[in-house]
Amino acid sequence: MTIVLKLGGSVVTDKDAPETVDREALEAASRTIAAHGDRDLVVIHGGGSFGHHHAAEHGVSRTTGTHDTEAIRAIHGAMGRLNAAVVDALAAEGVPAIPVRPLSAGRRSAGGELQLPTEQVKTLLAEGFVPVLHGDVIAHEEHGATILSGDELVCALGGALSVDRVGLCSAVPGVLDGGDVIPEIDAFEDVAHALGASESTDVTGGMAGKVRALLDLETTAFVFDRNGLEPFLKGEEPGTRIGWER
Ligand code: IP8
Repeated sequence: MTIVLKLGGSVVTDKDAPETVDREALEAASRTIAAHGDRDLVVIHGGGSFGHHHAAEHGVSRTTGTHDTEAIRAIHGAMGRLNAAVVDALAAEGVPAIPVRPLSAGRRSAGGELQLPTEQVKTLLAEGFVPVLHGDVIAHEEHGATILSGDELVCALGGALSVDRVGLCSAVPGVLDGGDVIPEIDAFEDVAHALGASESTDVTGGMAGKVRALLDLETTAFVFDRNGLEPFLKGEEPGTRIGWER
C-alpha cells in the first residue's frame, strides 16, 4: 500500500512566528508516522512560517513570479531549513526519511502546468526510503520562478504513483459545512454551497480548489487535523473522505 501524506505548514510550524518549528507537534507527528510506517509512504510538507513569510515579503505567489535571485534563495533556503527539521525529526524516530527538493527537479510551463519527474521518488520508495518533499519555489517559463504548493505536489504524486490513499493533515478537522465536518464528498456540486468559490480553478486557493483537485485524483483522499493522523495511518477514515471509495 502506498500512501501520500501532506503535513500542512500549520501542523509543523508556529504560523505566527517567522521560521519557527512547532517542535512538539512535529515530534508527535513523527512518532505517529514511525509507529505506523509499515507501508510505502511519501511525506510532503507545506511552508507554514518558513516559505509563506519569505514569499509574502518578496511578493511571489503561484502566479506572480520573480527573477530576483535573492528572493528565490530566501524562499528556497527557508524551505530547506524546514525540510531539514522535518527529515531530522522523522529520522530521530527511525523513519528512513530522505529529502527531495522540487526546485531541483520540476518546472512550470508558461501556461502554469506543473511538470515534475517522479522516477526518483518511485525508486526511493522501492528501495525502502520515505521521500520527504516540500512546497517550494519552482522554475516557471516566462515568469522566472513561482511558488509551488504542497497541495500541488500531493496531486502530482497522487496521479503519477500508484497511490492507495492520500491524506491531508491540516489545521481543520475536515472539510467544513458551517462548523460541522462533512464526512464524505463524492461530487463537488454536493458541497459547493458549503465551500463557496465554486468557480475556483486554483488548486491551492482554499478548500474549494483543494476538493476539486482531490476529486480529480483516482485515489481516495482524506482531510483531517492532527488528531486524525494516527487513524489515517491505521487505515481508518478520519475527517472528510473525498472521492474514490474502493
Ligand atoms: O504551504 C507553500 O506550500 P503550502 C510553499 O503547501 C512556499 O501552500 C514556498 C510558500
